[in-house]
Amino acid sequence: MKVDIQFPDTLSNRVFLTWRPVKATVRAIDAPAGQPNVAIRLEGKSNVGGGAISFTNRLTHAGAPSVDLQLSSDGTPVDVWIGGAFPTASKAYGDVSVEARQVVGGQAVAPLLARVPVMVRIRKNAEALTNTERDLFLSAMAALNGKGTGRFVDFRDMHDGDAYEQIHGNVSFLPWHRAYLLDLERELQVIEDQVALPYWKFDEAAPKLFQPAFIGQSDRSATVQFAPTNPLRNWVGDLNRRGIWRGNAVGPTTVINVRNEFDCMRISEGANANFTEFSDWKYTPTSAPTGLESDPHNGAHNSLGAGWITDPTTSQLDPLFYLLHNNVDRLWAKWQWLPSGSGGARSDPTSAISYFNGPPRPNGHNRGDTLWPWDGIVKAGVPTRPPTAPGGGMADSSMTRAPGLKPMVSSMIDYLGAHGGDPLGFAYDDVPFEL
Ligand SMILES: [Cu+2]
Repeated sequence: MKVDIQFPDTLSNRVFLTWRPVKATVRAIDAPAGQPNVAIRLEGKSNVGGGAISFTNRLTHAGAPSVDLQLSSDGTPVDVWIGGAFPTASKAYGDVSVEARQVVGGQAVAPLLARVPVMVRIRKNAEALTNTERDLFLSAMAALNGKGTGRFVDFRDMHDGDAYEQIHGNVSFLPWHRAYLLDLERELQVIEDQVALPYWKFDEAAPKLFQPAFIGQSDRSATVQFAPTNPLRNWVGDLNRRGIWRGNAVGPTTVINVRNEFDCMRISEGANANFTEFSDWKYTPTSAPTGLESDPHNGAHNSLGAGWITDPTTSQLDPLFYLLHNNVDRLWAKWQWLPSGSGGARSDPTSAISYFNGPPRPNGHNRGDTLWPWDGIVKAGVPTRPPTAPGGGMADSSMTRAPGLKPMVSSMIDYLGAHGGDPLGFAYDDVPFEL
């Protein structure tokens, strides 16, 4: 007898998990005749230092290291939920596997009936990456860039001056950038499927990140220097200027002057906490800039002192930008999880507090609006949209159907799929899935 385990995987035979369990199906193949059911146990088997997984019979954050199932001898599939076990992420593909064995007298017995290597693929602090993880990320970024002529051109064009009103200084700032990072991450995963976008935790020093072997170190002329082995040495942000223009104000020991994570969580807290106050300064009752976009987001951009990254129309040319924004997104994710879990109102796409809840905003900023440029809507059709829509639809994932080719603002809110929707297929190393 064998056991067949199928994940909701549509593009490849490789299985990537986050903290949010996905529904797999399990069935017996060639079960012994004469008995209606076979008892089996699914268990996670981790290599030393590898990821950890958990199992349940229904969607919950409270999974266990193993689950016992009764499989019908006729091969009828049984559902099981399998996810990464927070906070133990993988470092490489296959460092954790799903194993199936028959259960006899309460014990799992030989032989192995199925073994499926998987990866708990999680967005991590750049400081926590192994050198191998770091180098896979850098080579995927360099390949996407293609010395200035790769698919990166679309990402460059999506985040520019024409798009300013759609993406900055307005309520869709966080959802738009979440979609943008997800699209980029999925393109990186087409190149190297073990990659998850790392983040620059900018309220702490980042001694490993600001090195020639990682994101580079700027010299006195604000040109970024890379180690000879760093794939980013061939980066072309803008075809008029090779290399990377970035001020040298942040080095390996620098702690920049931005609102720290603890205080970010307090921007909008308590019974009256709401997304608008947390994210954005324009619609708060106070007149002073108070939201996340202002501080730490703007402060982190400006902390470099000079270069592309200090200007919102060119910041996307610098690979550091994506790690900076990933931390902004993580702060939103963490705020959504606090104080009562991802199942709380802050991550419910329909709740009054999870997004702006006032009078209609320009097209592209309302909950039910589709996001530019993935929706292809341009100025010719809607006056408040940009003149072009570079890049086409949202990239697919092999592990989830969400958010589809044309995501809405609201598609970005419940990224872990805690409110009935599909997850977006990413998670952070310090933000659990919780119902
Ligand atoms: Cu931006």
